[in-house]
Amino acid sequence: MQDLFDINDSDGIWREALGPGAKWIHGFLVTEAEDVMADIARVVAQSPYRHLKTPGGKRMSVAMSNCGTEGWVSDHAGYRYQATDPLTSRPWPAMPPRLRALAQKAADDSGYAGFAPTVCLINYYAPGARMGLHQDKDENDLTAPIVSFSLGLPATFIWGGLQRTGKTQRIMLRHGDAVVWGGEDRLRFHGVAPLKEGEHPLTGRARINVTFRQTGRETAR
Ligand code: MD3
Ligand code: FE
Repeated sequence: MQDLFDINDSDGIWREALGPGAKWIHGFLVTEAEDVMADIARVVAQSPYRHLKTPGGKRMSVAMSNCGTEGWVSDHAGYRYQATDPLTSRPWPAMPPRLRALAQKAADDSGYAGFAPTVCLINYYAPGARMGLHQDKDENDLTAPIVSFSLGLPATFIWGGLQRTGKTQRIMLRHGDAVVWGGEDRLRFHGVAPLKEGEHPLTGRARINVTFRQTGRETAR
């Protein structure tokens, strides 16, 4: 078991390395969480949360939406990024500037300068919702990191190695935490254990996870 280790807390922010390319920034967005939730509310008013189907036809327990120039979708035809929301047949809502800036700040802080996310995927977990072990590899540009923000109820995040069958480790992601996954950790298998029942002052009976992705070589708008 690789030990987690502190990187720097001289500014009162507790950072841990989860691997050579993965940084966990505790409480990164706590002070902006209300504003972030307001941004998310505006996005999902345009493109509501929905339960996508896996290519195999199963309903995902996590409900999802997107903002940005592209969004991640799944249906009978497979997993992909597309510029149009299949539910509304309209472009996804624009990425709110505050969200983009926070994601870039987290990436910068973790040593990934120049992060230009094109996609912001918003995952809504009600109690019982989970995400099975998977890799994120639908992006063309695997040199860019993925930045993730957690809001609301805590969740057990499971992460393994580059093979599905490797040993896994568990950490608790809490309200306001950011994790930046890049470099040799970018293709690690990962998932989320079923969300425990609870109530959070900002999100109610839910956890919201926001991931920022750079899908291609094109520049973000
Ligand atoms: C490790 N979401 O949307 S975020 C996903 O909490 C996803 O909703 C989880 O996995 C969630 O694809 C985990 C943390 C995360 C995001 C991307 C990663 C961890 C990652 C990419 C590579 C390795
Ligand atoms: Fe993932």
